[in-house]
Amino acid sequence: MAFFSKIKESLSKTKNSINEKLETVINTFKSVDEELFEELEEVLITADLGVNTSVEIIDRLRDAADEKHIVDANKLKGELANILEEILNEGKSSKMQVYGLPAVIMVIGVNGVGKTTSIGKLANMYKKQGKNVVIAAADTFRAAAIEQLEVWADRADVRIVKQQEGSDPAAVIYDAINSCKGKYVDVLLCDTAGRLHNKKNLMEELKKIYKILDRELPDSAKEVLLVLDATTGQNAVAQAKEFKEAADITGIILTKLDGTAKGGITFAIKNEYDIPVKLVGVGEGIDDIEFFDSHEFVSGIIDTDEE
Ligand SMILES: Nc1nc2c(ncn2[C@@H]2O[C@H](COP(=O)(O)OP(=O)(O)O)[C@@H](O)[C@H]2O)c(=O)[nH]1
Ligand SMILES: [Mg+2]
Repeated sequence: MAFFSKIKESLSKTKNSINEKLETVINTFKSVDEELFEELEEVLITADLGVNTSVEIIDRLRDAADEKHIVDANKLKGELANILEEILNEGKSSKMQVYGLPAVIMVIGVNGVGKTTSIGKLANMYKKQGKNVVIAAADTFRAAAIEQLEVWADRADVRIVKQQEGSDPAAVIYDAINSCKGKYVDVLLCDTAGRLHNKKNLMEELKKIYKILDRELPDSAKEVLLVLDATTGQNAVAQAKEFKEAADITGIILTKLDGTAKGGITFAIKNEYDIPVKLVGVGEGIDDIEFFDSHEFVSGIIDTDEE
């Protein structure tokens, strides 16, 4: 498969939900008027962009149409694509910060969203780039979680630091950091348990982990990535809000994009909470992870004349 095509392919369901509807609306109206803008807003809302974000996007589209004296409805699609890209490019950057010896990448999120799988994929990706990678098994909640991560570490051929089930997650991370000292480890990947149902507990546990990371690795980049399952749509948006209140999140890994038409939540989360998607999961395989790119993402959803 060609480079870049995986993300486009995984967006095909989302594209069906947005692009086709936009075309239908635009072809029915032909000329640019208020009723058309209202219909377009409806398309965005039904495509999971959220009410606030959809209203804002259509406001901007109205302004752009005014400013550029657009009278042909067909021209609106290109304008809309520009605005969608603008939304993704505003505020916090989607670029991963990976520097230091080692750089730290930690995943958090509720059960089943794809944290462990994403760690496995990232381990493989950085290893393939020639980096020295270590995984910390800080989801100590169940023995099966540690075993699952071991399978991924084997597949990616990287070292894993673990303790037994039930041990303190912060202690596992402390151990892992120590095991990296003097060994030129480039990336330390930390898996964690998904326990949002006790927000206070989660917050305290994360604080403890942050404290250790800051103290032991003051010069390292630290990515705290919230993993969200795109198939859960508005539920994922709600998780973004809750986790943002509880923890310092630096970005999102949006998983299971391949199985859903709900990729539109990316815009809602960016626009309402300024949390950038940094990586997307596009399948269950070890290579099925991609860095987020706003232009690629939008052009995977909307067909414009440029292509
Ligand atoms: N289709 C698809 N499935 C995924 C993706 N990421 C994870 N999964 C699946 O989601 C399920 C839960 O993943 P897991 O990593 O155990 O979630 P965790 O509980 O957050 O650690 C597994 O069956 C994975 O194969 C993805 O990008 N696409
Ligand atoms: Mg897990």
